[in-house]
Amino acid sequence: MKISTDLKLVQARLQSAKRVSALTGAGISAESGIPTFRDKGGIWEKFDPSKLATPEAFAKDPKHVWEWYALRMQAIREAKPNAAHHALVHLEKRFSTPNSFQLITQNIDNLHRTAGSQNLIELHGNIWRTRCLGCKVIRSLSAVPDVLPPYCLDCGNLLRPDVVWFGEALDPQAIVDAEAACETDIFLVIGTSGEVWPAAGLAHQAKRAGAFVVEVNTQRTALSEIVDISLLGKAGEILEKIMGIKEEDLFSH
Ligand code: BV8
Ligand code: ZN
Repeated sequence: MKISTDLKLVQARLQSAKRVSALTGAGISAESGIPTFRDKGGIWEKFDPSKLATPEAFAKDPKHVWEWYALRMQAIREAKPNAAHHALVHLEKRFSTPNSFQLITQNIDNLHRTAGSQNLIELHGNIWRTRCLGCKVIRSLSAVPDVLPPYCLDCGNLLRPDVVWFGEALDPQAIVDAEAACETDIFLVIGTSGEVWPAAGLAHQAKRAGAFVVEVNTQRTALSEIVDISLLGKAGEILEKIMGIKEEDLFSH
């Protein structure tokens, strides 16, 4: 079966690799029950993030934007990291020498951190943080704010989710660190449609830098023609197989 030869090839590459980086998207959280952006039943079907995840939408109706984030926070609060998140924690432990492993995520759901990933770059921020429009203070949230939209206790200004909206620049340091992670032996691209930039550009950059680029996705994507290998299937199953981890060992790391 084709996948097994490709799988063996990726396993062999992992054996000889000194450095591994991984870029994840909403698809890695799908098996945790979090809707993706563009799949059927994805959050774009009911709400259009390109209209909601923007500074203009927030300026026009902060309450409505916060209600959308509150819905997602509810779903994320109940969600647990899945086999794919845990497989990446195992991978990080296997590549434990400094600068040998870097995880880059587009997701704001915090599930990589909950699973135990340490070397993590959150390109698009984190749904459990707020930022004050006035005094810029960043605070952590453990639940949906009681009042929507929430206001800053220090200066009384509006609080926004500490995430990157469409049309907003990513944190420059996050970009520097993510680009440094493209200098690697293997670049895994897991559960992303490769539609959102500059995140998608990292796969291209890794490829140009000579990395062996492996896509893990349930379907072909905008990145499929540039990757070296596309492993089609669910991220949890594929990563378990690549890593050769038995199901019972997955959640203990
Ligand atoms: C910027 C946080 C400039 C908020 C998000 C035209 C061409 C190129 C670029 C642009 C363009 N027009 C506009 C742009 C720029 C724009 C962009 O890329 N737009 C796209 C839509 C065309 N980018 C920006 O605006 C970025 N900023 O460019 O700034 C700038 C510079 C200087 C000064 C000022 C400005 C900011 C982009 C960040 C937007 N914020 N999220 C929030 O979440 O609420 S993006 C959002 O999409 C999420 O982060 C999400 O992760 C991300 C990408 O989506 P995916 O993760 O890939 O999810 P998707 O549903 O698409 O795909 C899921 C995949 O999983 C699928 O392939 C599916 O097959 C697979 N899958 C499903 N189940 C499984 C699975 N795979 C494996 N296993 C499974 N079980
Ligand atoms: Zn404030």
